[in-house]
Amino acid sequence: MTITITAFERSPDGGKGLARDTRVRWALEEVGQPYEVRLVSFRALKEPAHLTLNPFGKIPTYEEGDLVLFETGAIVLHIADRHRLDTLRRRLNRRQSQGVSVERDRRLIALRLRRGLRSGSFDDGNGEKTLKRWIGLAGQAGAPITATDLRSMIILRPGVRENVFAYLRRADLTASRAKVLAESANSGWFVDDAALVDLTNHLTETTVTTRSGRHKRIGTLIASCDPTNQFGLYCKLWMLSKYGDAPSLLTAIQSSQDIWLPSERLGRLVGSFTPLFSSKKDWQSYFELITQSRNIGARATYKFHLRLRDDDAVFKAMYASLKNPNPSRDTGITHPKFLCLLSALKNNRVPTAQTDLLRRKNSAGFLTSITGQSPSGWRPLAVHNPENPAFRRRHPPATPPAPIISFQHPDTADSVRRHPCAFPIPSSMKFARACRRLRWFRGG
Ligand SMILES: N[C@@H](CCC(=O)N[C@@H](CS)C(=O)NCC(=O)O)C(=O)O
Repeated sequence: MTITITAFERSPDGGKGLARDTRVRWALEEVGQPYEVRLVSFRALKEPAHLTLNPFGKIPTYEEGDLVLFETGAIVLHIADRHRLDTLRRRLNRRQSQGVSVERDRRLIALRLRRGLRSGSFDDGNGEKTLKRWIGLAGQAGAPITATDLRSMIILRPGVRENVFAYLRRADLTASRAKVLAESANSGWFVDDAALVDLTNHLTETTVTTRSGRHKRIGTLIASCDPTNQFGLYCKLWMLSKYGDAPSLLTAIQSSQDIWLPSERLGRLVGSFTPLFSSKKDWQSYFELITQSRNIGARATYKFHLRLRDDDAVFKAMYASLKNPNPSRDTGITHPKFLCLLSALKNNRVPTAQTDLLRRKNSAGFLTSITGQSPSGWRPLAVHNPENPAFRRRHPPATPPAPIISFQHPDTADSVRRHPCAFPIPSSMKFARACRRLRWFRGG
């Protein structure tokens, strides 16, 4: 919308900039906002047309669509307010691209967001739109939002939920954030199934680098899904496919057959879990379940995964879409794509250079999905992903870009940190093999 301001047609100071329109021009120039100037004569100042804009018959005035302002103070404040976010975003982009610290911006964004939520300034007018932009900026700058604010936004402001989830997706899903999500889902305020589906989709794509305390909370969430309806079952299976193990996923699939068997869509979901069953026993049960089912969706996705694993033509057809990580996700990878990659990487009919490239390009996503246990009982506890901005903040550029993996022994509760990579970031499979070879699990 064009901005028009008024100024003297003939300035008494001879154009030295003493008239008050200078302040407004200056503010507009500062924020880089184009504007038009309407020159007004002294006589026109006192005529009704101008008096409707400024009842005192003075310059400057400010018009932007329906909005009319007078008094330079009010105008300048409005400009600052309206363009603060744009200016901040531009500055943030610039600083981040130059590798300059954004600590000051981070603090400013956190403060504005906190104050705005407390004072209710996002409650009316365009407030929600502005809030969305602040949350986006907070995500970009890595500005902290308190657990209380996150919870209240998820619960009380359905309009910004998606933005809050996107904010959470950008950083580690720590135990306290998992707690916020679990509490929100069980708050009784999630009245629509779509909210839980949103939350589930977000959770399956969240960067997961901290495991301590996480399972307990996510376990609560999974348990709260009602598998007797399609939405609840979708949420339960999808979360289990990310956070559960193969036997618990299989049990959930087996015990909910009467819900998913009649639904082609849910069948597709069940079929997409094909690459997750690798032990002989689980695989046999899963194989029988799918092949004996009359669900077209389950059988089609199941066959697709087998062909992606065994057939070079299908691999070739999928190669381009699997190769490039999705830059809008911070994990760089969606959960369905992760499942496809698991199948594609097992294809040994295709050149190893291609599977290596897939692995390399999607390494950030793979690191977030490492699970498993060593023969001697050590489990990966946390994988600190070097691609993650939070990791980069803690480990300045001089630190070699390699993941740090913490392990914990379930019986002794001993934990140990390892900085394993003398070679490129490993895939989940390569990682497990490398761990066995180097005996990291022993903690020695
Ligand atoms: N408080 C007003 C003062 C505006 C004002 O005094 N404008 C002067 C020009 S600097 C003006 O329009 N004078 C013409 C007149 O009074 O007839 C503001 O800051 O906008």
